[in-house]
Amino acid sequence: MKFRHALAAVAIAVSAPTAALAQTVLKAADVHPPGYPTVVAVENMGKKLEAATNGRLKIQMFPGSVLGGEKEMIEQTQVGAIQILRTSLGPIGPVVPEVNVFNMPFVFRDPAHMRAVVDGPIGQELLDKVSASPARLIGLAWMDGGSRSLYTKKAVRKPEDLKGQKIRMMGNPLFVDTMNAMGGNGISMGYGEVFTALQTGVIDGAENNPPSLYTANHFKAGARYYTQTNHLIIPEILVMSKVAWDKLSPADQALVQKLAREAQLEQRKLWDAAVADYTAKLKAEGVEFIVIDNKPFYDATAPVRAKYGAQNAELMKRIADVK
Ligand code: GTR
Repeated sequence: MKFRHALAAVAIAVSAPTAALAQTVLKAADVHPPGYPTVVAVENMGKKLEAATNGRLKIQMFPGSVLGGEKEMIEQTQVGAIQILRTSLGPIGPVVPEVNVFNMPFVFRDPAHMRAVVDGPIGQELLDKVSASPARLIGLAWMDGGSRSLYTKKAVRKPEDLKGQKIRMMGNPLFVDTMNAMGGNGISMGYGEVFTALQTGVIDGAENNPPSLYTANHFKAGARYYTQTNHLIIPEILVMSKVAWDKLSPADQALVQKLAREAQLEQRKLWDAAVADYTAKLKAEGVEFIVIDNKPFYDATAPVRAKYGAQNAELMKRIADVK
């Protein structure tokens, strides 16, 4: 009897570390709250990964900026502390300058044009540029962030109305230049600081898509006017830390890549529903949607496209040629 117990104990001692070693939990992060399209798509990707590997590979999602702001999370992903990150491409620009071609104002005609570009060879080329750069990030897939418009405390209809207004932009000098060209004063700031900055008057407005405006509650901090400038159509990107990627077998890398592409398509469906849903919710909360002709904003930002597009003229032409 005693002998059998001893044997069982040995068996446990041997199998426990093996089992622990065999399971890899990939930490995924997002600034958005649970239920947001990007968060749900990555969680579902995790469920498929777990099923396909019999639990050997798992994704654990950390939503709502619990692991830091986007800039900090990018840094953590670069060093391997976060393994999978869904981020706007905006703050990736300072780390991988080649992606800035997608971050330029009015580079895409509309969200459908952006989708056609990221789904085609140009989208793959940019993911490859991220992976090949010294940033230690692997570009897995694109997600949809719709189009970004201005939200302010005072109504804006034309570039002159932005005079003297401090508008929060994402952390990338390209965006500060964009806002300055649009007529306002661009202030670079993390997403998590926008609510308080609006409340305390540090800024007069910001810009984003309807799902972000609603879920981050910025309309409750005084930004009641939503002017349809549609000046930035920035794709979101799903990246993996190269540290984590290099530890995967080629077969697992291919599986992660395949599931990331599926997440790209799933997120898109969730996104379309979220835009409709949150637009209705914002209107119900009394946010005024101001429809304008955005040509004056397009014209005003021509110098920004000239400055940042100069080294990418051919690529910009190829983007424009995508139907
Ligand atoms: C959202 C985007 C986030 C974050 C945020 C911001 O639209 O999904 O990744 O970049 O904008 O403005 O900081």
